[in-house]
Amino acid sequence: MDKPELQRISADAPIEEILEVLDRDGGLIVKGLVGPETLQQIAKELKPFEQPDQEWKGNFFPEATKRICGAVGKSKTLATKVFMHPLYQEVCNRRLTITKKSRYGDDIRTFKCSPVGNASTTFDIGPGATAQQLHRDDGVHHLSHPNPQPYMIGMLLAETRTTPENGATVVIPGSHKWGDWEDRPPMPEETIPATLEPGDALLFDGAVFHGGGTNSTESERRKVHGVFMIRGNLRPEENTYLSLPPSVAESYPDDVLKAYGYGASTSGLGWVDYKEPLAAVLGRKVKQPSLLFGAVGYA
Ligand SMILES: O=C(O)CCC(=O)C(=O)O
Ligand SMILES: [Fe+2]
Repeated sequence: MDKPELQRISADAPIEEILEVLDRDGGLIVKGLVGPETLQQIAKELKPFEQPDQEWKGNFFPEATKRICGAVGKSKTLATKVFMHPLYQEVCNRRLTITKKSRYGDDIRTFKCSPVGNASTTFDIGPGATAQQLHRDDGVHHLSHPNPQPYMIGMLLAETRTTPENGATVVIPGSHKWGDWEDRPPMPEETIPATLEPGDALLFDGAVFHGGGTNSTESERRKVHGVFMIRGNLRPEENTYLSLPPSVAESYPDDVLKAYGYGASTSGLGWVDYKEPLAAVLGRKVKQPSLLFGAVGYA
């Protein structure tokens, strides 16, 4: 049987067409999402945040890969032109919004919960990098699979060309419908590279298996900007990070802070710069390392 392809759809296509393919395949390529001026502006704004080449200590990101975390907070152009791109927002609103009734005494109230930003990271794969482990991004949220509707929708916008040679993201179309970990492993032979021109984007369900590819070139770097949204109920009721901000947290003990939101789960949920928040934000030596990202900050 022929391998399924990743559909390529113009950013001008009707939203229904994009949603239909996303539902069916779990991922698709959007052609021409933004133009070169936008890409240049984002690159300029993110330049001061580029990491030096350094070895990654965890097991999730291969050597020779670099990241800029919290990218929406570092590039206003990424925030306004990519994260808030009408196509991306419409797709997220249509698939992640929750509308639900709740009883309050005799009243039946209908509440609406819009999607919320989950993360934004620039992924830069340098020459010599090996492929990332195939994974589901929503695995970080400890979700079970399959789910009738996505919990997370991600979009990777290409700043550079992405090719099978320079580490284009690889995807297993249809794998968003697979069962949970006991079902079957994702296999490299099943993947399709998301070949992109600058300004194209890979749009995908957080349940689809994918990963950064191998960069077998001598000197090409492959760079994509990732934005991610999740269902809006995957958060605490009170905005605990604002009610107990880092300036106040400085004088609080680790156990309070971990229990009140400044702790990551062992999948990495809650990270800051892919590190334990207490280590990344407050410089504490924390005892619980994230199993996914490595023992960063471990005492
Ligand atoms: O770099 C890429 O192409 C994808 C990275 C990724 O999927 C991740 O880190 O979750
Ligand atoms: Fe991923």
